[in-house]
Parts: sequence; structure tokens; C-alpha cells
Amino acid sequence: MKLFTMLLSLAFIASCGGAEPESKAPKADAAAKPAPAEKPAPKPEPKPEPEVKAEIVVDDGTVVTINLTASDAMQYNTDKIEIKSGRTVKLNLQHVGKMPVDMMGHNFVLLASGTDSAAFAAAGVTAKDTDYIADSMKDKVIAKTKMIGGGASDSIEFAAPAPGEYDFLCTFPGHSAIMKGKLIVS
Ligand SMILES: [Cu+2]
Repeated sequence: MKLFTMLLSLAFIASCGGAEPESKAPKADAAAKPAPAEKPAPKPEPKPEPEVKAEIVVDDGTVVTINLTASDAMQYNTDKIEIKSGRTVKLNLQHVGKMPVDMMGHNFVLLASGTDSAAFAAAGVTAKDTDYIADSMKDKVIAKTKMIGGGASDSIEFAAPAPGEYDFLCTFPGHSAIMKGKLIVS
């Protein structure tokens, strides 16, 4: 009788013991799966827009520095530059593109007040040797950089002209339709 009871309880324990791990195992599995490793991947990235844009015009009271860029998209980084008269102007032109000067050359040419910039550009279309500035129009130029290709830069210095509005442009054929702007001196 005692032995039978013992066997019975052993069988009971065995069956219990057999059932327990089965019910525990999936629980532990389910708990372990979603918790680690999968969350970091789809973290939302809150783009903070770095905008580490250099100032285009920096005036220290004596020298005004103009940081002009020109791109393969045939664009300057500004079409309006405002400065004060009496300053020495240091203009840095940087071609931030990659295309060669023969295909996407850029320069900066500042024209005397009242110059017809379209006529100026048209006159120079065939004057490749002089950066597309016609001899007949030379006297309209207040200041100019070299014609440069992708990755190159040129810096020039000139005295700020008298208060007024002045056109500037890129003289590479066709560019001045877009690559033009106003220098406003006050
Ligand atoms: Cu250009």
C-alpha cells in the first residue's frame, strides 16, 4: 500500500514536472524575444539641420569680406550683397562644383553703375581669351575675378564704390541669365 502510494505520487510529480517546463519555456521565450536588440534599430532620427553656413558678408569695420560661391548648378550663393561705402572689399570666389572651367567656368564681374549687364554679357560671348569680357566693355568693370573651374577659387580686393547699386555677373556664355545679382553700397 505504501509503495503504491509512493509510486502514485512519483507519477504525479513526474507528470507535473514534465508539464512545468513546457509551459515555462514558451513564456521565457516570448519575454526574451521582443525586449532586447530590436528596439535600437528603428530609432527615429530627429534631423537637427546643421546649417553650418558661413556668413556671406563679414564686415570688421574696415574690411568687408564677401564669401561668394558658385556651383555646377550654375548658381551663386546669393544675388544680393549689401555693404557699406568706405570699406576695403575682399571678395573670395569659390567654385564648389567639380566641372572643368571650359564647361562650367565661373567668375565675378562687378559693373559700373548704369551698365546694361545683358549687353555687357552679349558683347563678350566670343572673347574667351579675356574671360568673355569684350575689349570694348573693359572700362565698365569695377572689379573682377579670374574665370575658374570646379574646386578652384580666386580672391580679389577693391575699394567699395560710392553708395549706389551695381550689377555683378558671371560672364561665361549663357550664365548671366541666372548668375547675376546686385551689390548695394550704402
Ligand atoms: Cu558662371
